[in-house]
Amino acid sequence: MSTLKGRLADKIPAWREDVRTLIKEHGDVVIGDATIGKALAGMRGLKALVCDTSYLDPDEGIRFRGYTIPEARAALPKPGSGLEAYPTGLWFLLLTGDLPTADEVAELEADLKARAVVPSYVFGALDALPIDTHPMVQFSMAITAMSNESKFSAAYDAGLGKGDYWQATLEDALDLIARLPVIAAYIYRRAYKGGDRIEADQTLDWGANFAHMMGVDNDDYKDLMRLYLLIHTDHEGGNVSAHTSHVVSSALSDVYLSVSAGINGLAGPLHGLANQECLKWIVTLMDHFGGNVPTEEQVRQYAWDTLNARRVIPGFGHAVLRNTDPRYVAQREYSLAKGMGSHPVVATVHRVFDVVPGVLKEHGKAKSPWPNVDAHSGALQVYYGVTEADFYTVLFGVSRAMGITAQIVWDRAMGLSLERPKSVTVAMLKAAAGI
Ligand code: HAX
Repeated sequence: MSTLKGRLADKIPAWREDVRTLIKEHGDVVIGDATIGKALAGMRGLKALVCDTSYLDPDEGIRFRGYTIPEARAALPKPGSGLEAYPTGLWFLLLTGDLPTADEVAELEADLKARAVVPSYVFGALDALPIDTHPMVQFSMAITAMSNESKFSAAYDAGLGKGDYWQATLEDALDLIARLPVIAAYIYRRAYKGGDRIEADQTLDWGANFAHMMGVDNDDYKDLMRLYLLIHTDHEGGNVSAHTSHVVSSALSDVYLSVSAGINGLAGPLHGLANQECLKWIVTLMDHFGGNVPTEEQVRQYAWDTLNARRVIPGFGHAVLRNTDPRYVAQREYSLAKGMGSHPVVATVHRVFDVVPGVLKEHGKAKSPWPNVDAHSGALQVYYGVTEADFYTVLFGVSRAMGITAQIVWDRAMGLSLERPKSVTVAMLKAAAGI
């Protein structure tokens, strides 16, 4: 048994006992409040989900199993001094709650390498799609197609008992995470680089190999890729992608079906696709003013034009966060430390950060005027020559799949029920309101 699986096997009985006791002995304790406003406005702030992999504080931002982003970057094993931590180390942390040692990450990396074999029919299915099919559609379809490989579904059909669901689910999760960079790089090469595939380099770690297979063989980009894949993993349970996957998984749909469902949610412009939209907004802003870094006044004018056209400014605002997203801060600090600030696109993103929060405050609608993760990520890709904005959400998806699968393994280990909340009618709301 691998260290990862063994660690989970050791911990799950106690976690299960906690959950059983909570349901049996304290199931009536009230933790949240459902109101008419919440029911009609996206259940914002409604406490009705449980997620142990990470927690999002509105002011502080995300903590992965208790670690902030700077803490996780500092504490997780790294491929070398001065380099970013292995994203797979963060996945180990999300799954188990334990910081892995360097040896434990090496073992997980080796396991993923051995599993990174994508069935040939997946490439065949991708090749059958029109070349201009959006990369997120390709990505989702490829993941769905691999449901054919699900060890969970095969074991379930063979009579797997509920107590063992998590083990087969973990197997699917490991297979999926191993294969995602291969699939994503295939989509990238096919869509933008004439289709010639680059084989994995067995000497590279999971994150760096993704950069290599995309064809960006630059050590700095590989390091950025590690950072990118680490910060996008998990954002507690209620975000659209994680929540969607959780709901689908609660019907015991396998990991492939559950993750692809979440990926379809990530593909929406108010969620993960905002990274694509943001880069496009930045480029259009620059084009609008002659292709240069716009002045503060020009940014202000363009931001107001966007708002007056009743469009959102992509990369700003958040459903939970009420402060600058620490994922944004990590990328901004990275760009400044690496001296990227003079690149016109990076410089424009930094100028937008100086101006747009003030505009949004003046506009007065958005509850948070501050940038989220998507406001910065595209500029760093452009810096390294990855200019194809339509691909950016696939990068996000590769990372988010780690958070989603960690959540699903936990859900299955705890034996959580089918998710089936109750809906009411507008007439019932009116009656409740005394109308
Ligand atoms: N630009 C313009 N208007 C904005 C805005 C923005 N960036 N952010 C919020 N608003 C508006 C909302 O559209 C809403 O308007 P209406 O009353 O007309 O519906 C109003 O301000 C109140 O919204 P809110 O309560 O502050 O925000 P929500 O929780 O409803 O929505 C969103 C959160 C992230 C969807 C929103 O801020 C937004 O659309 N931002 C731009 C898109 C974006 O960056 N999405 C990525 C978010 C992070 C993420 O999931 N990444 O994957």
